[in-house]
Amino acid sequence: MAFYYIQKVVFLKIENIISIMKCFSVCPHDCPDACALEVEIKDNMVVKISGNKDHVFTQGSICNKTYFYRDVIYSDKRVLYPYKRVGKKGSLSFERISWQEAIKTIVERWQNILKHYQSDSILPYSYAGTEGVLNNASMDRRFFNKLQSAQLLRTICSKAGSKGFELAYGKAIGTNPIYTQNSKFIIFWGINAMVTNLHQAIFAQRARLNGAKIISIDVEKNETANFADEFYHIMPASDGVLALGIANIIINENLYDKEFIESNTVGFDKFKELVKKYAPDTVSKQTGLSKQQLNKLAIEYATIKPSFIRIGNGLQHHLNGGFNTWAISLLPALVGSWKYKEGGSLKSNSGYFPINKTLLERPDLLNKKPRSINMVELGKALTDNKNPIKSIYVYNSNPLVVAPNHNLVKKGFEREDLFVVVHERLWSDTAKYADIVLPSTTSFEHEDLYISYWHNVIAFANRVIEPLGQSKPNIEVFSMLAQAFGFSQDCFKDNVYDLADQALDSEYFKRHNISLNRLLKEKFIELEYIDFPYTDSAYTKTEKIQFENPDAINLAGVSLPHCTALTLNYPFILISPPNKHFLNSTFAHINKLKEKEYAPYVKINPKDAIKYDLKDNCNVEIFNEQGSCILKAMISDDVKEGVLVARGLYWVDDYINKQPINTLTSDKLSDIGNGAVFFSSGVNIKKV
Ligand SMILES: Nc1nc2c(c(=O)[nH]1)N[C@H]1C(S)=C(S)[C@@H](COP(=O)(O)OP(=O)(O)OC[C@H]3O[C@@H](n4cnc5c(=O)[nH]c(N)nc54)[C@H](O)[C@@H]3O)O[C@H]1N2
Ligand SMILES: Nc1nc2c(c(=O)[nH]1)N[C@H]1C(S)=C(S)[C@@H](COP(=O)(O)OP(=O)(O)OC[C@H]3O[C@@H](n4cnc5c(=O)[nH]c(N)nc54)[C@H](O)[C@@H]3O)O[C@H]1N2
Ligand SMILES: [Mo]
Repeated sequence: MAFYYIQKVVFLKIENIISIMKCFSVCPHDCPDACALEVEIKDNMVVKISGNKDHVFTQGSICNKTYFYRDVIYSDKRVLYPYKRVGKKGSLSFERISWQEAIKTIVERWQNILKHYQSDSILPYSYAGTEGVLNNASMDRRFFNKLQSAQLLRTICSKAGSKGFELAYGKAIGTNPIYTQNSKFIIFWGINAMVTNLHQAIFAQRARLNGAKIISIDVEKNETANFADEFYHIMPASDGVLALGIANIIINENLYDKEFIESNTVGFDKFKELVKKYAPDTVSKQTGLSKQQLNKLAIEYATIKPSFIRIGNGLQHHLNGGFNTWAISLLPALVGSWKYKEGGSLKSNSGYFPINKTLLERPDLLNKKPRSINMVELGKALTDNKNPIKSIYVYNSNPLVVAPNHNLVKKGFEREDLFVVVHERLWSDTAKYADIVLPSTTSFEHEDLYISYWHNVIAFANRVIEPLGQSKPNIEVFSMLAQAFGFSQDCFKDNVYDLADQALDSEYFKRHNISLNRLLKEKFIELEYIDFPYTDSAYTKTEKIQFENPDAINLAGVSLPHCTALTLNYPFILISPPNKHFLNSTFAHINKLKEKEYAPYVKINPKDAIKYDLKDNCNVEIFNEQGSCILKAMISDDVKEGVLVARGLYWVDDYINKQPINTLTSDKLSDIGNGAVFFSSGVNIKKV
């Protein structure tokens, strides 16, 4: 009997080994790291997800969230079939329909709208649910261009900062992260890298073992602040002032790199004049840092070489976010740290990938100039009676949770006359407001091309399992819609491989012999890095790094980064950055991850807690003219007086009063780039 049992176990083990397939994939979520994955499949089921060890940058380690990706794919909240709404909007009363009926309904409703309204009363709404190049932006753009729908300005993430960096350098190209393992002074500025860019934190740790010093500049004493050797706890949105204050000290101490400035930059004399206004006294008051701290930071930054600044998104989600980023990004030029391949700075490296967007998106299909809607102002757009949006098609995004001014967005989605289509993987808070819900594949069920905004590896991942239920990828759905509309151009017949070929149809990829065929064989290819991106020329009009840039006059009325600290007429400023275990609102339905995050809470300084009679763990109401949100109080020195930090985007039902954090966030636009200013939100508080 025992022998039989042992034999059976051995046999089962062998059978298991034989039937488990290891496949290559890439994490599709909106994160700088774009990790290469190894996925184990048995009987068309994903049984295990781990990191692919051969990837130069992600090296086989993945974050806790990605381990839980199976809980997205096999969630009981997964949308598996098309549905139509049969009850009240937002109520989750839906009836299953066929794909044929779903497409027919959409086409009929849109054709009816087109009879009575302009074509730009139909609005596409998407962001980065998948970072896959093709399912993110290709057939969808073709379709909406041909339809002459409204154009969406995709500004929710990093527009202010990208514009700020561009004013100095012209393009989103920075340091090769691999070299930062040998930097000697690393500043994490407004980035919680331990949470949001894990592999950069790993590289920094290696640099520390090689003798580097790590700095964090943030408004919350968070994971990265604790990881750093020194933490500079500053007042929100005072970063530009701090950067110019650092420049002031460096110039006064004669520690700037005259030679580098002379050969590689323009506008330094005017910049030098400007920074005179940012003397330590003023800067100390506005940033909340002492003069000693300012001095130490400036001197160390200028003298410990090579120094590297990782510029985050936190500091640019502010009304003055563009100028903050411009000012910070000039510091490496001031001290000449671009002369070292381990120096410089990195805001985004997305500029490395010469994807042929014109071929993918076909802007030539637009024959008029439809109106543009800024996605940050979605609530306003949906409640504007003068020029109404009559239909919205949401994919790759969850606006009922992620967009600012939630109650206005919700009011829009509640409109009975707004025809709402949501293409989703899950029954998200947005799907609940749809008239038609379409089931989306997850990245493991479709093919795509992947790039990164941190490293320079391009990859192609085939599907590793067949689509669940009747789910379909974005590309296929837009081809079906184009066909149903009778759009006859050949480009609507392209499949995902055709699209991948077109994406790679650029002079650069040809010169480097990078093709889909090669990617299918090799899975991923590292592009050529520019070791010294700014020592010969920059990507600006002058081909120099611009301390002064006349283009800023059109954007903001001045040609230099005149930074000012922020004043909001409220007792508190609310900062709501991402937490560790969710990726924006993705993964936030998974109980095991929610447990790791405690609950929707708000950090409050102990002095403020006394003032408002708040105890740890009590309920506190945070409110402004847009609404109110009840959170658990966490009394902590991690935040300064007058600053509140509420981490994470939970699904609406997880908030005590069913009002998500974005109820309170501002839908105003940044100084330059018309970007989101989530963190420049003024609020009041009271004990519940
Ligand atoms: N785990 C996890 N990783 C993520 C995400 C996620 O949701 N979860 N989201 C992904 C996405 S879409 C993005 S854009 C990135 C964002 O990742 P990051 O670039 O790290 O940006 P944030 O997390 O928004 O903010 C970073 C830090 O800025 C701080 N901050 C806020 N205001 C200021 C300020 O005025 N000055 C300074 N110095 N600091 C300030 C916040 O407290 C926060 O600690 O992360 C990506 N990675
Ligand atoms: N308060 C506050 N709000 C914020 C932020 C913050 O820090 N604080 N961060 C902001 C930032 S930086 C960003 S980038 C945005 C992110 O906003 P979103 O891009 O909306 O991010 P997610 O919440 O991840 O929602 C993506 C949705 O796309 C779906 N999806 C995934 N893959 C596919 C696919 O292949 N096809 C289709 N059709 N759907 C798919 C997912 O299921 C998910 O529901 O949020 C912003 N909102
Ligand atoms: Mo983002």
